[in-house]
Amino acid sequence: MKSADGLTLQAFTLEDVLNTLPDFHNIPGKIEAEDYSFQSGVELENTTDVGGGQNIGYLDVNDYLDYNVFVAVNGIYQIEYRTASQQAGALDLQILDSLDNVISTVHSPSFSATGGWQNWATNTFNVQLLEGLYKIRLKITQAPFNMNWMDFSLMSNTKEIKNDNPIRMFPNPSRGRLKLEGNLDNTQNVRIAIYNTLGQQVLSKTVENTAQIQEQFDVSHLPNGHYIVTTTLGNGKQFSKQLVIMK
Ligand SMILES: [Ca+2]
Ligand SMILES: [Ca+2]
Repeated sequence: MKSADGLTLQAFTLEDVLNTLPDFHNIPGKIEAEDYSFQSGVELENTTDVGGGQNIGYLDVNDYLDYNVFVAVNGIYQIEYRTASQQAGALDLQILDSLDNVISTVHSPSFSATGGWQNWATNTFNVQLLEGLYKIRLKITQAPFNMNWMDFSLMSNTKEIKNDNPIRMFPNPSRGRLKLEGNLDNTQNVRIAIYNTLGQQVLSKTVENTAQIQEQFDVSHLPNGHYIVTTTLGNGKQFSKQLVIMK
């Protein structure tokens, strides 16, 4: 291989890039607004709020920010949004699928004016969240306002949100092999897919016309880390479980 000036270049090799940032945010937990994985139309500025750091600003309607989250348990969560603004603001908190399609809107909080761009106030709401590893989006619906952070705390475990996944997955964490087993109500096609925290599908298999799942996967080629395993049944029901690969 030669470069434009005629020097011979070394062949490229693909190497793992070490990322020092966590690839997801734990819920319950506090998420700094500036720690998004992707944003559109947003700028950062230093904040004079308690604790310092940065806040997001220059928000306009339809600007958005995405965050990868791992929700530890089904439950009712209190969300505190730390905002400052000259006028009222609002957003939709959305849940995205692996292709960034909006699956649902968790809630649509609005925030009162605080009298200044660095006059900070905490706005508190309760929402229901399902456990799992997925992406949330803050979609701005009324602007401008500034946000410093959001803090999720677990109010109660909600047993009503049943996890009726008929398929067991083990061992988890996995050292390189993974088994899925379970009995279904009737014969159907079952699709099993594994996604990484970027939402990219890294493995999939469809088992046709079966009432019993007994599958073994070799996941030893996947890098250590967090994944989500999605099982889609013939009736469209989908179950997601977090998988940790640790070799
Ligand atoms: Ca903007
Ligand atoms: Ca912040």
